[in-house]
Amino acid sequence: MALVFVYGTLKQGQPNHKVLLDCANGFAAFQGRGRTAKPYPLVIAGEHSIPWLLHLPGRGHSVLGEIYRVDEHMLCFLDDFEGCPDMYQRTKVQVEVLTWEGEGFPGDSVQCFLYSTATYPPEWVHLPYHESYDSEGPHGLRYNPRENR
Ligand code: PCA
Repeated sequence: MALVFVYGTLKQGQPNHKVLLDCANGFAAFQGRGRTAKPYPLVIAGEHSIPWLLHLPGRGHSVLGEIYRVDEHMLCFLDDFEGCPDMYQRTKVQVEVLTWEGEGFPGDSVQCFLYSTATYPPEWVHLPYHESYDSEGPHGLRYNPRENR
């Protein structure tokens, strides 16, 4: 089992959350909410208005998201789904725990996998930085679901 921190379309209420609920992809259980211990730039970019956490720790915001416990099968599925390692890379980060529904006491922070990118066009650094992603947010950048591409 591993912990994954999701900040984008995989969150509850977001366009790709359903893949975490699909047992055919493996196992995932919501553990709680958190925020990255370090700040990162979270941008919405590209022709499909996809959220990307740029691998530039120290810039932007401490990003809000959800923590899931996943099995190896789901982790492999997510790597493939997120285009890892070409588009996103799966890295380990420290996440401050805000709420916890999982078993046991997690402590103030937990180490989680997260999908960020170090392989982005340099101009993305100049896009607005978000603290939290909502595909229907006031930014007006509507995510183009995969099935429409
Ligand atoms: N999916 C992953 C990375 C960005 C995205 O849209 C997530 O929700 O964390």
